[in-house]
Amino acid sequence: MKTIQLKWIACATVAALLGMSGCKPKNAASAVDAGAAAKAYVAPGKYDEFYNFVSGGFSGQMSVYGLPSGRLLRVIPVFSVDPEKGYGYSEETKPMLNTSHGFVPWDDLHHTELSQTNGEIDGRWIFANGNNTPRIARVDLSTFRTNEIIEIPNSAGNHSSPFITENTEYVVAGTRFSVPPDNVNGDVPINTYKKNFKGTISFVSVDKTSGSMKIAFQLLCPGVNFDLSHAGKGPSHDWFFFSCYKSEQANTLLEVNASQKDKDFILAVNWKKAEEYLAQGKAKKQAVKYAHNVYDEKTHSATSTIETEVQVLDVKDFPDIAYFIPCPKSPHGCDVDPTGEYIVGSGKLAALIPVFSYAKLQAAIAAKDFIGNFGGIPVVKYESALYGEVKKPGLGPLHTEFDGKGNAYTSFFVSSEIVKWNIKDLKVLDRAPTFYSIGHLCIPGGDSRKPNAKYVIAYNKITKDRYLPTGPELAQSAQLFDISGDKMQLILDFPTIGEPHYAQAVSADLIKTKSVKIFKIEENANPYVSKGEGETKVVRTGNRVDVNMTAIRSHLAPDNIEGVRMGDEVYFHITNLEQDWDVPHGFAIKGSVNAELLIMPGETQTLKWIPDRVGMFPMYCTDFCSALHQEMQGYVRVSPAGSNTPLLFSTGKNQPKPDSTSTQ
Ligand code: K7E
Ligand code: CUA
Repeated sequence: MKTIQLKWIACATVAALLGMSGCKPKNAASAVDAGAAAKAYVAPGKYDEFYNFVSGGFSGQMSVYGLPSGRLLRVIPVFSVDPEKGYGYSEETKPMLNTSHGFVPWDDLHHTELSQTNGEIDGRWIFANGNNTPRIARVDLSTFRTNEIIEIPNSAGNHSSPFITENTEYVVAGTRFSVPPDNVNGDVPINTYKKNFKGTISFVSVDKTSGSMKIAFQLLCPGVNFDLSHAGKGPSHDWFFFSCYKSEQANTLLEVNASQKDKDFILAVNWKKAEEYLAQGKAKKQAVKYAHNVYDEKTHSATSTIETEVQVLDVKDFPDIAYFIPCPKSPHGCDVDPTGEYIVGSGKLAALIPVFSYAKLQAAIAAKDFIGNFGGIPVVKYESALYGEVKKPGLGPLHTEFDGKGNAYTSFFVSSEIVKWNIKDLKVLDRAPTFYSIGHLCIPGGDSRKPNAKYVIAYNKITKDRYLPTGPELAQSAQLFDISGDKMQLILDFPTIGEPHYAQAVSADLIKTKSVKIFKIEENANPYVSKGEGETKVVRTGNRVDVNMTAIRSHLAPDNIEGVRMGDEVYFHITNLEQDWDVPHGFAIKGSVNAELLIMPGETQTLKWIPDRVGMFPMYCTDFCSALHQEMQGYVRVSPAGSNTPLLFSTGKNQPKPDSTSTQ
């Protein structure tokens, strides 16, 4: 074991020099022993024990897997359009992707965070960050749909997000890129970084009942890169911890210029103190522009509102809000153990893992045990906040999760392994290779007060030979380890959608009973709902044509529409009249420069269509809904602009009368 480990380290060191690409352990194929398959086996028709919510990285979506089977259950569209579900294509969902930049159909989703009550996962919502155009999304776990997206102003690259406090009081957003604030002219030389660029941290409050998000306040900080974060727990409840790198404040060739210093920082933020200053009216109001998008389940529609103000506290003016703790070296992960006493910093280039003590940090702050300040923020002496260091744990530590039994599990990108260590004595207990180059890892409830120490899942960055090759782009890979014993045991590989970063898992019992089965048709408040076929109609208003339609097995009503003209804008508002579980209908029309609609029972969704030519346009249901699904179709006749073809619509009637002259 020892020699293998040394070999990895040698290999990994070379890999590090070559740009930190991963290192492949030799004995990859033989890593799974017999009996592992049985542990991951979930018989056909049986439910999994956990939901695993996995970030999709550059797919912009979140996918839901069952554990331990690794079966893909659903892809939840969050920041990217999804033609499969019509998300971002239907008129009702387009506003969800609105931003101050306009409609943005894509983002880069790195972290998923389940809502908590008293530090335990409560199964209500899951939050996600949009890393590119800074946003936070909230997905409702009764519908598995994105119900709210809030844009973050004064920010760029919303990476240290969307981590939450113990009672979901706040979900945070720390900017990865420092930028000139939105209300000043950003047209400045890039090399004025130190002077003009600022880092903000946003505290977004979450309504206890509705989940509704609001930017409560922003903290203006010196220009650095905020990377990851976690809230305190128990004794450290009032605090939030953010890793930050690039304290060199470099603005070019960061791989060299932002790797100079031996230590960067963890920023400890006392958010309760910030709340006090806010309540005293000490925050400055700043004019900004950001979108706040909300999906209403009664109208089955989203609205987007542009907000125009945030409250900002400049931390250098409030010296007891924030403190820097030195942390070696280019820290990435910043994780707080279930007791709330230990804060683990993971320096990407560090050869050790520092574990900080919340109690010692408080004592150091009280004693003003500072070594100076950075950008006006006091810097606590490293040794004064340090509980201890895990020595020689591996190479390239990134993230840490906890088992609730006093152990931590840290991912190591360069040495490509998970390392289990004891928090109290900081001794390494076990290590398991990952295939290959793990990024994040997840234990169900692993960042809460009550982890479920059954599995740890690795989300890997480099896949190489784990699956059948599929051209130049290979399947991304996750790996499931049983951690119920002293040693980690690899039991399953499963591919993921997009590039997985963080993921969270939760006992299925907390969610499955609350899962909505149908939307009640009588509660549908969409302005274009048809609650029965008798309410269907086609209405012309100038060149706008509204088609209020219904879908039920196995016809559309109306299914014959005439009198649409070139130059018209047609809106198909389709209500799915079914009230049985699992009978969606779809809708598509030939030549439409749009996706399909997928309409759940009781729901109304709208497709906008601008006919591009005179002629006959078939439309049909896209979801195989009954034996007569292929019969679920119709026609729209498009006449030239200015023609006098009467507006007619029908189902089950031949109208107008077939007539040799009616081919006008
Ligand atoms: Cu992938 Cu959380 Cu964006 Cu680490 S980050 S791996
Ligand atoms: Cu409805 Cu197929």
